[in-house]
Amino acid sequence: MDPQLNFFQEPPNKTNQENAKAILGLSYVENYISQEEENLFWDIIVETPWQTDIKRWTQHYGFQYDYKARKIDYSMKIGDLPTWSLPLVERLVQDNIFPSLPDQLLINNYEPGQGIAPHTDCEPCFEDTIVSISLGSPTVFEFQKDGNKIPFLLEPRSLVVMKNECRFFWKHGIPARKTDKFNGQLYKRKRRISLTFRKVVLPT
Ligand SMILES: O=C(O)CCC(=O)C(=O)O
Repeated sequence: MDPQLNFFQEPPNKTNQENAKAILGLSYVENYISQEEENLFWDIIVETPWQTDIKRWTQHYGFQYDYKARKIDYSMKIGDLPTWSLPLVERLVQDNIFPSLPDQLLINNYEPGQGIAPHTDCEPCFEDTIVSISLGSPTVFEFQKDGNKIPFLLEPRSLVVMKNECRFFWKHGIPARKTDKFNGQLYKRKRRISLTFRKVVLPT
């Protein structure tokens, strides 16, 4: 290619693994769950009733989360994690991703054009480790801190772990749009469902 033409092209994004090195406490694993698990979880989740009180639909297990109050106490306990998720949460502990079994699962449903505002997860409500597993459409996550914005491609079946600086000091969010561009490639969004596992800190 004519090197002068190259001047007009956007610089390529870094890969997820390169970006993960730039944010302390961020790690990413491709294909953490199998295709069979993705299909199984998807089929069960889409048939389960959704909470529709915020723009994107959600399902809450373990503890209900109050988005406005940003607090959790024992009165918000709503039961156990669903049985279909138990082999997965045990694997998260065996693989040293969680130090002990997570007790909250939040399922988010994103239709094309929907996102989640940049945020850090409630600091006093949850322990250090936050894990998100993606089903369905690839989507670009954005990490932000001090004017720095780092895009990160969340692929189906992948796992992203946010601990440490990533969990407490970097915001993460998903821009509300229908198409993502990452490393020069366009990704037309389809339906995405994410499983966010956390361990609740109860007030003493
Ligand atoms: O959809 C995701 O992967 C992340 C969800 C999230 O950040 C949240 O529910 O707080």
